[in-house]
Amino acid sequence: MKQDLYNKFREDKKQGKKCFTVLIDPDKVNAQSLEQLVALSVNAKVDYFFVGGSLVISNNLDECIIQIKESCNIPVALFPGSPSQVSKYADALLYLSLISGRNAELLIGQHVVSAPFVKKSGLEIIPTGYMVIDGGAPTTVSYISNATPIPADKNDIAMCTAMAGEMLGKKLIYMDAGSGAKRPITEAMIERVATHIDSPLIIGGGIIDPEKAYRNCKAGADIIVVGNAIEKDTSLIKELADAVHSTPARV
Ligand code: 1GP
Repeated sequence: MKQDLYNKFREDKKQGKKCFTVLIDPDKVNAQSLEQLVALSVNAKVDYFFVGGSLVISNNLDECIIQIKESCNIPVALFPGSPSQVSKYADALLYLSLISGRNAELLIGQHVVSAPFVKKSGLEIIPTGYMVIDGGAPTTVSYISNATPIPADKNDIAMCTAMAGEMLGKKLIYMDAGSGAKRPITEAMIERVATHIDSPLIIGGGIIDPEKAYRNCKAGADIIVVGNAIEKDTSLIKELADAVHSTPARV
């Protein structure tokens, strides 16, 4: 059954519940590894799966999502790197607009081209302001997007970008240092952004340990996304989920 994800994000934020998301790149899993990943995620009480990647080379997006949906109730949102990454089997689509860049194609161009087909998918479409933050090394997302990331220490630029995105109607703000970033987004930047927006704030890129996930949540992140580190060591799923869920609600 499809789940209403945006309302779930809002409700969790209202109650101060921090959520943990496992990012699955369909290129990096097969049926067997996915089965194990899902079992570990259910056991760890993972809140969401995001599925997608900057490049999806293989053609198994549908199969990957069908397998997840058949084996658990964890909601699945598409995190597409390109308009071709749409699958009607997911619960929702993070409809990303790269608001930190000045590449018109990724702000609106690709959306125009794919609009009829995205609408026809019947997915819950969640307008998402996507912000790439410099993670200390060129990542796939920064290369593919051909857009300069926000410098890691320019907290005010990040804050103003997120505020503008929200006022333009983006319902989620996703700040990403890029998959495998050397330096994840600083808590100072997360805090600056979080205190100036009402929308749920998603943070990802280069998070490799539970302590950092916890500190990000304390700084104001609502949803923590980890992909790369889990691909290397699946035992991190439980540690990361526990750290995120142990964050006290902000007063
Ligand atoms: C990348 O935010 C995600 O778009 C997750 O990054 O793979 O480094 O965890 P990692």
